[in-house]
Amino acid sequence: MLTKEQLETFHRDGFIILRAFADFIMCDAIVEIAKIHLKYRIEPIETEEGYESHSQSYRTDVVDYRSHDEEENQIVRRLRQVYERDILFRQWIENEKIRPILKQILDDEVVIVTAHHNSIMTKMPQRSTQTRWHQDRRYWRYSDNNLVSVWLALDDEYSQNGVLEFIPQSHKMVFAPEQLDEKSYLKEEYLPNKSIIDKKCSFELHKGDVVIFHSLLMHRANRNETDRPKISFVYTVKGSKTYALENSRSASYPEIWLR
Ligand SMILES: O=C(O)CCC(=O)C(=O)O
Repeated sequence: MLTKEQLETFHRDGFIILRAFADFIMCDAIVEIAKIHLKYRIEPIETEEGYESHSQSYRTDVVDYRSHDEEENQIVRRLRQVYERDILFRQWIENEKIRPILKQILDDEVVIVTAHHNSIMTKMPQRSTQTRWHQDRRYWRYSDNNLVSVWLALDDEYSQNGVLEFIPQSHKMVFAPEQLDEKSYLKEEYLPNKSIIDKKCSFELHKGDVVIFHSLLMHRANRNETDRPKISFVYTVKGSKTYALENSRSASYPEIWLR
């Protein structure tokens, strides 16, 4: 369980880091399996080019995540739908150690959302791209904002290989349309955004560290400038009272109630 102070920190800043939370042997095993799926490009995958080129409406509405129309030599950015891919992935998502913490944060029963962030995220050496400032929730269609993502570092993550950066408290900010570009990324060159971006922070992560962050928290990441792939695991959960809006992509994938 989180202490009262930790819970307050999460609600104030929109994220919390749980150091050395996951078992190292499990982290290594997840990486080994992920590498096989990456090597054989087991669908559904998203490529770097797909990530960059797809429009906001595609990313909001797509329900077929396969990358079949994209070139074979493109770089994989993420393995999607990991809940169904391997029992080990599923075990991490369903592990009971984190459940009371998620329940505390959501103040509700915990439900896994497989429509979003059900992924092994990669940053491949040199050929990956940066991720600009964004809120994950912008493409998700739910009755309210009670969704958080659980990021697991499977190895060291730091600025040069693209560790997540956050703008603390941005999950409570209201952004005007002119602060965002056509894909709802925060405009970096727009003067009123500069003081917001100046508040950014990031923390080096190590194998087994977990970051839980709010679905409205602004975050970004560098490209990977090192010569080693960075591989991480991310999944999203919501409170049971939060429901996906009918006929949306959010409603098109199974949800798993963690009782
Ligand atoms: O690893 C990254 O580049 C950031 C991933 C991310 O923020 C996202 O996909 O929402």
